[in-house]
Parts: sequence; C-alpha cells; structure tokens
Amino acid sequence: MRREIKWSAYRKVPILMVDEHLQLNDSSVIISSLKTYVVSKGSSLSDILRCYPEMKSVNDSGKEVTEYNNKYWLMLSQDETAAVYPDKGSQKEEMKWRQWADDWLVHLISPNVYRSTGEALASFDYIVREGKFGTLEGWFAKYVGAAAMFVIAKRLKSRHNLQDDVRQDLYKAVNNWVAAIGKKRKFMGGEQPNLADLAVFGVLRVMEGLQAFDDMMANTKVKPWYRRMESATRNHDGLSQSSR
Ligand SMILES: N[C@@H](CCC(=O)N[C@@H](CS)C(=O)NCC(=O)O)C(=O)O
Repeated sequence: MRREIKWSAYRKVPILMVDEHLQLNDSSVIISSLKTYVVSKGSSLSDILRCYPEMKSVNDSGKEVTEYNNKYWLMLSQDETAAVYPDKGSQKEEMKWRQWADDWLVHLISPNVYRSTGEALASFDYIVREGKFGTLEGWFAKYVGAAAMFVIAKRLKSRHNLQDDVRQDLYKAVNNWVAAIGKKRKFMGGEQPNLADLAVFGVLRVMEGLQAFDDMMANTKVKPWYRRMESATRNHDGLSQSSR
C-alpha cells in the first residue's frame, strides 16, 4: 500500500532495506547489486550501490522520473566476469533480455490481466485475497480497482502500441523468448538460470492463477522452460552459478 512506503522518497516498489539504513530501489538495481555482492567477495553493498547512481529527469508528460545508471551491469573484476560469463556474448545477451523484460514484456501484463471486466474483477479478487485489506476496504478495492484498471489497461495498450488482441503480443513475446534460448540450452544461462531468465520469470509469474497465464501456457511454447524455472528458483539453483 502507498501508505506503507510513506517514509521513502522513492515512491515505487520494490524497495529493499539492508540493515535498516541502506535503501535499494528498483528491481534491476536490487538484483544487480545482490548478484555483484554474492559473486565479488569483499566489497560491501553500500560500495556496490554507489555504482548505480540515481538520475532524475522529467519525461514527455512533465512527470519526474527516476532511473538508475548501469542497472543491468554487474560490478565485477575481469576474473569474476570470466567466471560468471564463460561463453562469448553471454554477458551482452543477458543484459539485452533483462532490458527487454523491463521495456517490453512487463507492459503486456496489465492489458492482458485487465483485458475484460470479468478478468479485471478476477485479478482484483486475487489481489484483495492475497493483500492486507479490511472487509470494507477489500470490497471497495476490488470493485473500484477493477473498474479503474480496466480503463487504465486500455490506455496502456495504446501507449505501448499493443495489438487489439493483446494476447497475441503476449504469445509472440514469450515465443520469441523461448526461441532465443533455443533447443540446446535449458535456460538462457545454460544449465542454470541467469539474470535474464530470472527477470522474465518474475514478470510472467505475476499472472499465475489468472486466465491470461493459463492461456499463455496453453497457446505458447513457454511451459517447459517455465516449469524448469519454478524448480530452479525453489531449489536456489542460481546460487551455484554465483559462487562457482
Ligand atoms: N523500474 C521499476 C519499476 C517499479 C514500479 O513501477 N513499481 C510499481 C508497482 S509494480 C509502483 O510502485 N508504482 C507506483 C507508482 O508508480 O507510483 C522496478 O523495476 O522496480
């Protein structure tokens, strides 16, 4: 809830607090700094965080936006880089697809999960069930929220130039992702997921339990990779890649 992050000047989630004083903003900055921290023994998180400086600017609609420099880049020595990215081109490929997840894939979610009034209500029913809402507040959030997001989703659909049938963009996106991994690899990271696998999985996972997710599983080739990601994240398989 917005009131839960009143204490923060940065107004979005996620925010990660470390030892009650170090504040990490933005999911990609959080992931890149934690991965750097795990791989490069010796540097402190606050030193690492200085490598991802904040940039404030004003966008086309006059709104102040915050971005972070280098957010897809890991701050590693040459040896560490060689250990994390043994294959040629794998570092660039990981960055490219992490950016794709942030700049394209994520924008397909709202138009898809709030596509119809029925789907918008189902999405909010799920949000209210999982969130911390009082009875009346929950009821209000469900109906007002669903109506608002139904309208907003249409606006987002046109802002990001989605097709009329928004499912087609979703199907195409995940099929492109699966094609980029190819048949020879389990994950984009090879035998273990890399940060691009993690970013794409993170985006798709928010649709679980909703019709858009079931449609995507039934109509695309993403399912085998998705199931492998579920098991890899459950078993913390990414850790073996980090501490190689
Ligand atoms: N690039 C940011 C985006 C974060 C973001 O947009 N979060 C949404 C919720 S998913 C939010 O907090 N929106 C509130 C707002 O924009 O005021 C990230 O990856 O962390």
